[in-house]
Amino acid sequence: MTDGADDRSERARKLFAGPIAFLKSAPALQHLPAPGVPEIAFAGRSNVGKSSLLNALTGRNGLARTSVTPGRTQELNYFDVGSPLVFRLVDMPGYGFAKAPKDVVKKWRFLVNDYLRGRAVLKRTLVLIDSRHGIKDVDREVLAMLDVAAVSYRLVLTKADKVKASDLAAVHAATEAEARKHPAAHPEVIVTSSEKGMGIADLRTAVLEAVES
Ligand SMILES: Nc1nc2c(ncn2[C@@H]2O[C@H](COP(=O)(O)OP(=O)(O)OP(=O)(O)O)[C@@H](O)[C@H]2O)c(=O)[nH]1
Ligand SMILES: [Mg+2]
Repeated sequence: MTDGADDRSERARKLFAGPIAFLKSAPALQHLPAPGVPEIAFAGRSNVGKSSLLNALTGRNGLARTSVTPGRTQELNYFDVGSPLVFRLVDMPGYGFAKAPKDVVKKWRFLVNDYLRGRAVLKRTLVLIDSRHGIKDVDREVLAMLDVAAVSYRLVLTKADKVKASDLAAVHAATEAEARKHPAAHPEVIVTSSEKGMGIADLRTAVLEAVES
């Protein structure tokens, strides 16, 4: 590792151990905060573990609300990282929840698509993929939209504690192979478990790298 990379992982560790605070919930685009600092968004299917990963990254369990019931997060939830403010994390509502009422699906499409496509301060979107399932067609639709909008994104495997090591290696390889076909995707996939803390330090560094890019 170079000195520069060491320095970044240490700075990322300190930043995520320091002041982090909930800023606001935005139910519609007109409620977004003024675009002053870089933003990093968490996207993915309902129940994939977005809110849990945000909590694991920040080491604060109750920060983002999690739930066993899909569809828990319905707004864009903003979190300020650093004091003075360095960047913002955005926890998004999940997509692809089969039982979601039609109006909820529609709301997601408008809110999230418009946010992802139109937000100049959005530095990177983390697209979370469940390690048990790999990339699904509903994810592919979102990846295609991000490619077209030229939004830089990175795939992150979640719930790695729920699969055997051999299956995890296979889904990791398959997910990376698919990521490499997408122009706006980072070619490397980070494997995480919010439950076990796996991959969390690497993801902190990757977030800071995106913020500083
Ligand atoms: N075993 C295990 N369970 C996890 C992990 N991450 C999340 N979960 C569980 O998965 C469920 C959904 O987690 P959330 O973080 O609420 O998922 P979400 O993607 O924010 O869901 P929505 O807001 O509904 O889109 C909860 O029951 C979590 O406890 C993990 O790394 N390992
Ligand atoms: Mg959530």
